[in-house]
Amino acid sequence: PKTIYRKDYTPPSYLVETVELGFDLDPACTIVASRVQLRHNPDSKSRDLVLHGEAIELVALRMNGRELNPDQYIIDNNILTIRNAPVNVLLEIETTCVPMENTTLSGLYTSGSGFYTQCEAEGFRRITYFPDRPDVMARYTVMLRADKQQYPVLLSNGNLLEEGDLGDGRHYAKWEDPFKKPSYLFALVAARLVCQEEKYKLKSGREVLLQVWVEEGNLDKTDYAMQSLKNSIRWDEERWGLELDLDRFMIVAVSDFNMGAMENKGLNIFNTKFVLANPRTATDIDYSGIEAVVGHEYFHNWTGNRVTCRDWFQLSLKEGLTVFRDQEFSADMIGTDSGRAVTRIDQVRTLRQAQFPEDAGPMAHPVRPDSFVEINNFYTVTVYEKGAEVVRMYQTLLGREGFRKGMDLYFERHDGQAVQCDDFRAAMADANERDLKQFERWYSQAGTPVVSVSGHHDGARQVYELTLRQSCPATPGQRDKKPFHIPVAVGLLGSDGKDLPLTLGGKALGTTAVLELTAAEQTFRFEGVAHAPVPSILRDFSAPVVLEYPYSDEELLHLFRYDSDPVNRWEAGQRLAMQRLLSLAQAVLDNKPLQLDDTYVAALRAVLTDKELDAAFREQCLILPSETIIAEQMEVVHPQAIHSARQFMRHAIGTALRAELLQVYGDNATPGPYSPDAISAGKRGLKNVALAYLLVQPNTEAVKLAGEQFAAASNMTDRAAALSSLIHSGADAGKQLDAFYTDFKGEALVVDKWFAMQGSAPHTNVAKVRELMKHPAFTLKNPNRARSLLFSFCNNNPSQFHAADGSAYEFWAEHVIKLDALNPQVAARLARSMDRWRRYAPALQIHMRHALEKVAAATPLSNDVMEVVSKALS
Ligand code: BAL
Ligand code: ZN
Repeated sequence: PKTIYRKDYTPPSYLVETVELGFDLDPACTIVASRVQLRHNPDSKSRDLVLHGEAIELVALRMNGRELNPDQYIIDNNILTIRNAPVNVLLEIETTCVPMENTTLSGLYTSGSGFYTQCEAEGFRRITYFPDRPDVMARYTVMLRADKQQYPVLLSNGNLLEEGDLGDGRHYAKWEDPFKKPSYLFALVAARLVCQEEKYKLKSGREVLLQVWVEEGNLDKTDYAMQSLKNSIRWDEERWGLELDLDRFMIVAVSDFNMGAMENKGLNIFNTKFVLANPRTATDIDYSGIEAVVGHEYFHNWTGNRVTCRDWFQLSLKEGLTVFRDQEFSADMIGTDSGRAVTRIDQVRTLRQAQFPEDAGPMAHPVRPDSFVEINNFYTVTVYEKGAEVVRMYQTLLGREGFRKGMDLYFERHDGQAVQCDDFRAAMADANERDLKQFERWYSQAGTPVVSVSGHHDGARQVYELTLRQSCPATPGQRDKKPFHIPVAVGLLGSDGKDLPLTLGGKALGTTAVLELTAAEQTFRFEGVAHAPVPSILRDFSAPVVLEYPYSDEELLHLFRYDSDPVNRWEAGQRLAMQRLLSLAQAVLDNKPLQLDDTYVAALRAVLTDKELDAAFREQCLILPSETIIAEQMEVVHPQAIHSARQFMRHAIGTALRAELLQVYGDNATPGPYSPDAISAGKRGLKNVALAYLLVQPNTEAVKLAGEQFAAASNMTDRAAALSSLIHSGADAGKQLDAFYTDFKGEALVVDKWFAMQGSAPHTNVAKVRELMKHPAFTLKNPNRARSLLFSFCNNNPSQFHAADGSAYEFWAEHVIKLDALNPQVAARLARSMDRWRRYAPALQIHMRHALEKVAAATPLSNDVMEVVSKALS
C-alpha cells in the first residue's frame, strides 16, 4: 500500500463550481447521474483533470457535450484522469453502485429498509467520480428518485426545493444546498422514517425548522436529542456569536454506522446510539453522550463546514477544535465549577486510557500527521482528544477573551475556505499579538511530554522555587524532540490547606499561576513564601503531559484533602491509589501477602462521607485507575497481576468501608421521575459505584441489594448498574440476564449493553465469548453489535484477553480478518487492540506476535488493517 505524505500536497488542478446529482435509488443497482461544472485552478500548473472513483461502474462520461471514449481518459487505481482538459469543463457522468452489498458503510449503503450515506473521509468517490478532496468546495443540487411506498422520506443537504410523484409508484425530491461544501459533507437519506420537529427562533429572530428523524417506533426516544440540539444552537450563539446559517437542520438516526455521527451540511447522520434515549432504555452516560455528540456535530457547522480542512492531514483543525467546543458546551450545560471539574476529570481519564498509550505506541502520530496509508485510521484519540487539549491550551495561555478574539479573527479570515492548522494558530497569535511559533510543536511532534518538577524552599529568603524540566520520548520517525510551549497552572497550599497568594517577579498572580514552560528547563521563583508549601501542579490538567513530582504520601493526602482545584484534588487520590496498585501488583508477582494501609482507606472514607462534595465528584474519587492505565505505568505488563491487585484493593476498600458505602448507597436514591441532570446522575453514579464496591465478590447481602435494585429500577442507569455489578462479581446472574434480554430484545441499543456487560466481565473467557457469538442476536455486520461484544472483550477485559495460552489473541486475529472482509474501518479499530504488545511479559509477546503475523499474512487484507498491523510489527 502507498503512503501519502503531507509534504506532497499540491493544489487541485480543477475547481468545481456546481454539482447537480441525480439518484435513481435501487438497493441492487442505483444509477447516479452527475453534472459537474469545473474550471481550471490558476494555482495549479497541471491541466490533468483528476477524479476519484471506487467500487462504482462507469456507464457514461461526457465532456462539454461530447461522449468520451475509453481512449480519451485513463482509469488506474481508482483514479480517472482526463489529460489536458480545457479551462472550462462540463462533465456529465453516469455511474452505478450496489448499496445493498456495501457492507463497508462508506459511500451509499442500505441499513434496515433505507438508504444512507457516509462520505467522510473518502466515501463520496464510492458514489460518483469526483475530485474527492476537501479543498474542492462546490454548490450542490440533488434530485432523489425512489419507490414512494418503501422510501417515503427523501432527504439531502440544504433546502427542499420541490417534491412530487413520478407516476410509476416512485416519487422525487429536489434539494439545494446554498453553501459551498467539500464532497465529504454530502449526504442523502431515503427511508421509511418519522420525525419529531419543531420551529425554533434564533436570537436574531429568524425561525428555523429542526427535525430529528428515526425509524417508526422510536419517536419516544427523540426528546433529548432535540433538546440538546436547541441547547447547542443557543450556546453557539451566546458563547461564540455563531448563528445557524440554514433554514432547516436535520438529524437522522441509523443503526448501521461506523462512527458516532457525521456533520453533513444541514443533514447530520447519527449512529442511533447518540440519538435514541428514554429513561427505560438509556443510561446517564448515554444521555451525556447524546448531548455531547449532538453538540459536536452541530458545532461542526462552523468549525468544519464553513471553515474546512485543506487536506486530511489537517483533520484536527476541525476535530480538535470541535471536541474542545463540545467539551465546553457540556461543562457549561452543567454550569457549576464542580460539575465542570467532573467533565474535566473524564477527559483526563480518556487521555490516559487511550491517548497516552496511542502516543507511546506504534501508531503514534502528531496531532497533524505527516503521513498515512489510510486516512480512516487517523480518526484517532490523538487527532480528536489531544487535538482538543491543544486548542484548550490556547485558551489557557490567552484567557477566555483572548481565545474568543482569536476565534473571531479565524472566522473573519477563513469563512468559506479550506485551511490548515497553521492558519488557526496564526489567527490566535495575531488577534492577541502573541508569538505562538513554538506552539507549533504541539502539531508537529508526537509523543506525550514529560514534565519533571522539583521544589525548593528557602525559609530565610522566603522564596519557593519550582524547577520544571521537560522531555518527550521518541516516537516512530521522530527521535529527537524540541521543547514544547507548555502552560503549567500551579497553586501552592499552606499547612492549613489554604491557597497561598502567589507573587512572581513582584507581580501578584492570585492563587493559580499559569507558568509558561518553553525551555528544556526553567525555574520559577515565588516570593513571600514563609513556610514550605505543598505545590499543586498542572491544575485543571492545563496541558496533556505526564507530570512527575516526588510527592510524599503526606503531601498527596494534604492535596487530596484540601486542594481547591478539584481536578488536582482528584489527581492526588489517583496518585495515592496508583502507588498502592503498583506495589500490590508487584506483591502478586512476588507471591507476597497483599495488604492495603489504613491511611489510604481513611482518606477515601473522608471523601466518600463528605456531604459538602457533589456526589459526582465523590464518585470520581472512588474509581481506581483502570487496568489499562495501571499497565501503562509498568515496565513489563502482567495483566493478571494487575487484575488481582486491583480486585484486591477494591475488595479491601469495600470491606473496610462497608458501613459508609451502605449509608451512601441509601442516601443517594433518586426517587421520582427520572431526570438526566448532572445532580441526579451524580447521585446515581455514586450510589452505583458504592454498590459495585459492596459487590466486588458475591456476598449474600450485596447480591440481594443488587437483585432488588435490578427488579425495582425505574430507569436503565440503575438497572444496568445492578446487572453489571452482579455479573462482574461472578455471582450467578443467569436469571437477571435472561430477564434483561427478554424485556429489551426489541431494543438494539440495550441488547448491545447486554453483550457489552458480559464481554467485559472478568469471568468471561474466550470460550464464553464464542458461545455468546452464537446467540441469534449477534452479528458482525452491525458495527455497534460487533463493538458491544468483541471490542468489549478485547479492550475492556484485559485479564481474559491476555489469557496465558494466547487463545484470545487467536480469537482476535480470526475476527479482525472476518470483520475486514465486511468492513475494513471497523476491523482496523479492532486491530488496534494489539498496539502495545511489545510491553507485555515475554511469554505473552510470543503469542501476540504470532497473532499479528497471522493477520498480516491474510489475503485479501485491506489497507486499513495492513497499516495497523504492519506498524505494530515494525
Ligand atoms: N467528522 C466525523 C465525525 C465527527 O467527528 O463528527
Ligand atoms: Zn467531529
